[in-house]
Amino acid sequence: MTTRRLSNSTRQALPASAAFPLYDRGGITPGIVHLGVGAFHRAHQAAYVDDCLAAGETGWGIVGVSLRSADTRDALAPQDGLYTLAVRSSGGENLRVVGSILSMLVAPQEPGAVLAALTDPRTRIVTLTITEKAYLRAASGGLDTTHPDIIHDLGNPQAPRTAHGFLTESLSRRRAAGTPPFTVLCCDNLPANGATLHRLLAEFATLRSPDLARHIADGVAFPSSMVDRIVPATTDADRARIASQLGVEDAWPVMTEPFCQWVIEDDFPAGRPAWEKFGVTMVSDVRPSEDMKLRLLNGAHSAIAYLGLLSGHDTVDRAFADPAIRQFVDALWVEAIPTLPKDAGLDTADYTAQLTERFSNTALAHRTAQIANDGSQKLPQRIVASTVECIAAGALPEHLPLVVAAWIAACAARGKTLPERHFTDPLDAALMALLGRDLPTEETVAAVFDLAGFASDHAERQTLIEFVATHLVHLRQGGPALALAALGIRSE
Ligand code: CS2
Repeated sequence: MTTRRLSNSTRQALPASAAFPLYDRGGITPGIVHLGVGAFHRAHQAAYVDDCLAAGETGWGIVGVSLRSADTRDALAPQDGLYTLAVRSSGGENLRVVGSILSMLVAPQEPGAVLAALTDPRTRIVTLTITEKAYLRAASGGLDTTHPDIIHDLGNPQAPRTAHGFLTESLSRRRAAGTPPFTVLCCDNLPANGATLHRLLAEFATLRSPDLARHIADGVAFPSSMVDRIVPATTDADRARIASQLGVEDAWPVMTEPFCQWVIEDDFPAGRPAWEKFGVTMVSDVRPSEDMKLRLLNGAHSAIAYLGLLSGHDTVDRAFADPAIRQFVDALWVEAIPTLPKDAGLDTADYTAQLTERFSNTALAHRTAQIANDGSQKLPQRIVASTVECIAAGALPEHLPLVVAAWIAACAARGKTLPERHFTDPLDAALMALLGRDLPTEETVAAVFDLAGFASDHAERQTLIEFVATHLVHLRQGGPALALAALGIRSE
């Protein structure tokens, strides 16, 4: 028997327990183009926009763009862009069907249509969740001008592949047509994400024309934002469960937790939805909340992922229930908290108490391997920055550097105690070649730092390398148990 698909027309079939957009979707016009329409976007920004649309702000529908794969479009197009958001906790699961994504485009198949959507005068905001690695930064932090996709996009402005190419070309076309620029709202876990993208885009545009670079540098707003919601990858078991609850099939429901946070710098010359009415915090400077999130949530997440993987834990909740890992995370927070701004009113005690509850959510089954991906792109802002600042302030951070060592050890464990492609990293080819050489531990660590650009230009680099190397020796000799025991943390 074929089950019917979730769509505008099967709305009547949904059980009363599932929330459904009550607004007229036909009356919504597009106002936002989102680049990177993956599960995170659908659990976060699209849900906030859904609330705005339901409240009558009808000009802010979303055109979702995938920069690489057609999977999301193929799953959602037959569903009129509708999908289920399953909010899971030990208390149960709440289902909500989200209607804010009006249409979807797959950039490699139709770059012209993506440029047309970006150039449409109704598009006033472009949001991005393209993951850390898609910003194409070199180890030095600047734009990786040797990347094949950057080279391609400079030579083919009409059919770009990268976010850089799409944004620059559409901003150039809007300018030529006399259409005001859209606001670029970065929603990736990068420090000063708006400013970082602004800088990279200006660098890219310089390679096209100094005039365009000036326009982007001076005439386009790039507010920074901090986004937060844990979104484990959807499994087939999730699909089957949601279908049986809804009575219709949803090819790609999104799993998430009850917690949701968005803090945005309020700089939208082309207008914006009244997000503050729907739980978004509008601020003049996002940096304090962003540092707190990157260093306490994401830093702990990476610690749990790598130590968890090395200890045989598949999910965050199981790793976090391991008393030794739990103690380690508490100690990591003690080291990282003093690096956060003191006068910004951050309540770190409340924040870490909430994190403790969130990481313990057994209903999420958030896989450690999912978080382990792309460590070379994540650790600089999650772990390295706070460690360097601790050392510079005269403290001796013993715990933070273990996360870097655990990342190196987990990378090396792939194909041995972990499945070969259990997680991946854009630097894998060079990283694995390096880890395959039989170098002394400190030399290995220094070479990894060079490759990934960790702490380059920082006087603290050598001290940090020595800390990491000491931990790596312990991990290699006796696994996480020995490395943690050396810190006075013993498994019970
Ligand atoms: C996680 C994040 O996969 C990861 O690296 O640390 O995706 C994390 O779940 C989100 O940032 C939470 O907002």
